[in-house]
Amino acid sequence: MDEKENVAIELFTFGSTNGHKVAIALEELGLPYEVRSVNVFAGEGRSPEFLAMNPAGKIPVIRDRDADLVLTESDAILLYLADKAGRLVPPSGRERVRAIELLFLQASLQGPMFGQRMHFSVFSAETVPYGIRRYEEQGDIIDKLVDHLLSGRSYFLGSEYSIVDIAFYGWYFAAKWAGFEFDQHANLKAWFERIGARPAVARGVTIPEPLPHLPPRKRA
Ligand SMILES: N[C@@H](CCC(=O)N[C@@H](CS)C(=O)NCC(=O)O)C(=O)O
Repeated sequence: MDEKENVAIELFTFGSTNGHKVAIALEELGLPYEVRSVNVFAGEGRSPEFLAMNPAGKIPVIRDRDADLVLTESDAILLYLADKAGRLVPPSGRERVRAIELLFLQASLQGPMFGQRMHFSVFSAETVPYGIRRYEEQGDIIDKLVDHLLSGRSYFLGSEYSIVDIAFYGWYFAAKWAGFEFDQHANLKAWFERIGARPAVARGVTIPEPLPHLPPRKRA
């Protein structure tokens, strides 16, 4: 991307789930940013320059030149950006605590379990029936939980769209892309369609490129 004067935020990312979450948030919030594509799947996350920003070698990372800040971890980045823009997260009180609770749930449960499910059911060169079964079961448990959390509400926080929706959408978008079905859960299905219909979301899942074409799912 072209260098632009006065664009403070650089987004180091790739066409993958956690990167798309941050691209969606930046598109929603209208914060000017520049994309730096880092192909972590081809080893670009292991360069000394990148490891100096994120020793874990993973995207997404943002650098906010105004704040002299480098930040990793997609949900921490979502919270930072929402606070910076003053939108898409409750500023204080009980609702903010609830938002943080749900971001932790996404980062500690949905992300890792859906990630392992994708690994064993899609990416693994070896067919490992136990791994496939275990993470498909975990995925089903999470789908039921999310359906319950969305019961009687349009968004995770109730009537207000927030970064919690963006956080959960990233992995649901990838799950659908890989052929995992969750349409039997009416609240989850309706929420997924509601979020996917947002123009900023549709743009975000293509920045810097869409998810790759995936091989067919393995069965246990
Ligand atoms: N917990 C991290 C996970 C980041 C992550 O796993 N990123 C993936 C792409 S979605 C990655 O960089 N993978 C490359 C690698 O692990 O080498 C977050 O939420 O940002």
